[in-house]
Amino acid sequence: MKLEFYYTTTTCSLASHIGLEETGAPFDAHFVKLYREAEVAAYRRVVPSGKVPALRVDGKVLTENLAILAYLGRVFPESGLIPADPFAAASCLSMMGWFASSVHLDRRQARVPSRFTADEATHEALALAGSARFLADVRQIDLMLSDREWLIGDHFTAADGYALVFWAWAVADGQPVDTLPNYYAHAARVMARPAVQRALARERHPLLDL
Ligand SMILES: N[C@@H](CCC(=O)N[C@@H](CS)C(=O)NCC(=O)O)C(=O)O
Repeated sequence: MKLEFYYTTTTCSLASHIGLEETGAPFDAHFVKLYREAEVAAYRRVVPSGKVPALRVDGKVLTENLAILAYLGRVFPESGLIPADPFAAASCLSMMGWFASSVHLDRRQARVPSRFTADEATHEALALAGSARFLADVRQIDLMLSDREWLIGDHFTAADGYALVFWAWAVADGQPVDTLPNYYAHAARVMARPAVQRALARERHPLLDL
């Protein structure tokens, strides 16, 4: 099986990048410079949405963190990315569905309000509202972690790697992360994993400089 992975550093593709490294499977990694128009045009010929992450499996393209991680969990069950127990597996997908559909979009609204409306007069208010909602999201993740080490069950799953994306964004945005002790400890646990270190090192991720 030939695996080709497309990512951009500091973006949400870190979730799938961590998942891939956790499988231990060999893969080719391609850094897509989303800020270079010509590069994105070439990338769109491979991945029509032009978004990261994308995983090519024997030439066939899969997009969306949730789908990529669900796929990897199924093909590499020993990775534990998706729990074997059906209810725990569904809880893991549920958590990642919330990440993709709400937490990610709240942060996008905070950072790129122009994606929501062209009306510049509303951008500042939209950004402020998005930032407040993103803070509420990371507070909710912190609360979830108040009585457990991992988001689902007793072991690392794909959801834990995905959560590191939002931790990194909260840090980068200057959100009051010192008020999130459980999330802080979780991020440290996730980052202590050799697979996560490999993904962060390949990305030259700023979390490594903290
Ligand atoms: N729901 C998608 C989101 C993918 C996405 O929006 N990726 C961003 C980076 S965080 C991207 O490629 N942005 C470039 C663009 O929108 O053109 C997922 O979870 O994979």
